[in-house]
Amino acid sequence: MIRPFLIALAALALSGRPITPPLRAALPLAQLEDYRRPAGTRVADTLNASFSIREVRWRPEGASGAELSAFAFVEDGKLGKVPGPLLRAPAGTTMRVTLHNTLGVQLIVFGLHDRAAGRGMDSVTLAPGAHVTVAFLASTAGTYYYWARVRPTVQHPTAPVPDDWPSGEKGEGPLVGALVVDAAGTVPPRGERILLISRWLDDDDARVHHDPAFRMMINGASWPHTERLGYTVGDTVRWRIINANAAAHPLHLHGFYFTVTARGDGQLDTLYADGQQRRVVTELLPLNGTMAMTWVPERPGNWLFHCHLVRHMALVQSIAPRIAPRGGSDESAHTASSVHHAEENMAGLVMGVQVTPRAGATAARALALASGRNPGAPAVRSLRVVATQRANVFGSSPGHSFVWQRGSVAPARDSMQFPGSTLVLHRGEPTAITVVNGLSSPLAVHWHGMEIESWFDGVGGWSGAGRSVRPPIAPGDSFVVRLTAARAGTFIYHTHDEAGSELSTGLYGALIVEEPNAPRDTTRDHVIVMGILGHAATGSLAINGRTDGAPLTLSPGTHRLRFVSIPVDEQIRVAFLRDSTVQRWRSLATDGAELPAAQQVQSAARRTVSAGQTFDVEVMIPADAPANYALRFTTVWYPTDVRGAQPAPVLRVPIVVREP
Ligand SMILES: [Cu+2]
Repeated sequence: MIRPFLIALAALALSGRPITPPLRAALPLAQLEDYRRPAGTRVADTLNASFSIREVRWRPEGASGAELSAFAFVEDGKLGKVPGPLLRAPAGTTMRVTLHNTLGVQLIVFGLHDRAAGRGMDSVTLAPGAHVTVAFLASTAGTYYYWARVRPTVQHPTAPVPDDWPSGEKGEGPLVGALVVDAAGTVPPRGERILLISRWLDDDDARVHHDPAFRMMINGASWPHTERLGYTVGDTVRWRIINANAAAHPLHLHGFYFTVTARGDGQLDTLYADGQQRRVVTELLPLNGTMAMTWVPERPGNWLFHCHLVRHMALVQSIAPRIAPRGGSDESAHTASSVHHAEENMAGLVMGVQVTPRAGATAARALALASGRNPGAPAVRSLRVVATQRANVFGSSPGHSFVWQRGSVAPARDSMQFPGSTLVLHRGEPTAITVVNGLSSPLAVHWHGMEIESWFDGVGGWSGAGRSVRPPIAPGDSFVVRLTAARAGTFIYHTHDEAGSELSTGLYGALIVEEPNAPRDTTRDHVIVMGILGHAATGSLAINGRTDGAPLTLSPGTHRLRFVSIPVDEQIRVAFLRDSTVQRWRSLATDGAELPAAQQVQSAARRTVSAGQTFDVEVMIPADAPANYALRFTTVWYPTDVRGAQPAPVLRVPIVVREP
């Protein structure tokens, strides 16, 4: 029930053996960089900064946590920090950066150059001991970064850490810093935060020389030691995200939509005009990508912003052994029903966001709703969903599913259906969903994309407010989730137990919100759930629970297709074809939110998504002549080494055209 590499890691963890060689005590201890203050001093239109590249040690898992060592940019006269210092100034500033290579090897520094359109990348080579001053005009507003490498022969046009790089990364993942250019004549928006994702690998240590051994970090830290960001209801939250890392991350915000206002690749940053901005709950940030995002917390409580790849947020990301064995031989021992569930079961790319109510007459009620003391409006509709488990469904491993109980008879505790039942709610209708945990392990269910109270958000040991947090649902127990869907659209519900095996063995389903008194015409409106069935590392893409490309029947005319993407660690390239030619479709909605009219446009019918994304499109099947229509799903495995050099699997779902 647990993937081989997890077993290996767990064995390593339980042995208590440190995964890193002892560090030289002489290395200076660096702190975590929170990117609140820029480096250097500004004199007129020039920013002067002076950095040394040094080897440091730092603690991504808190002051008493494990130490890692890496090379880092350290601002002269300041404490060392990981990642490197922030270079920030308004457009039109000349950045004048003096670099000192204190390492005994040659260095190449990238990214310290202007980003004016059409300008290429520059690099500067530093011999051991060299001092070099780089001066460049920062002409173009945007979110960028700079980095350095010690292996001069390796080609890496944009990637700080290429995925196909077999070695040479040791200590270099954190050798990166943020570079932000504000619009000319402006100052940084108050409270804006910069989150830089980097990774670390000791490739001299055979035990961790495997992709899952990469340790992913945000501003140098790993959950639960990432910074807790605090806001008040109604604040405008502004984040810049820098993915200085050779893996793509579907970044998901719980409870609220966010607006993507800019996207870049480290070289070119594109600020979206109002009409191009997208409201999403998950943004797939490509490797080396950057984005600017803004959102407004509307409900108090504890929320998460995290990478939705299980591999980047599960215990495999922890650096030091974290969990004392609780007895028992399976991994359920690691998921004890406790308020520490979230801290113990996640690691890596997870940020905690804590929202307090705005002072005033409604504050007490808002807090009571967030912490479960006030369950909210009385339900006018009740659903019952049973999480089921059956032995030996995937080889010797159990399968899991969510079964919507219709009528008074509970489904058998071992009934299986893939994917889980599509739940249908009605916009604006207060609803109670009783979740029955028929599993042998604790269960937390996340209502992905729903604008819900924190208490019901489904992160065991985290959802709630203040000291009132929800533990996961114990085996055999049940929990009543109260929610009122704010909008009609396409959403997801799935296990938030972070081991990964429950998700890939069936604990996911679509959640459709209909307009009140306007049931969908299911001959014209279709849900297409894309998930994994089997073990995460060996499972296959299943479309509506089928791995064999079972056909979809459509009548001539227009149809709404609701794609629900809930794989484990994969990306899925979706295309709508006639023969092998990509057709066109019209985009209608993303992550459950209807697109503004200006974005409901025809485009080539293909899209790449990862875990935790939905999109609705309209396709047209002409009545003219028989034709070979199909949906094509290409699975992009991550990491590639798990599947070796296998080509990306393609699943073709034929569309049978039939008159109604
Ligand atoms: Cu990720």
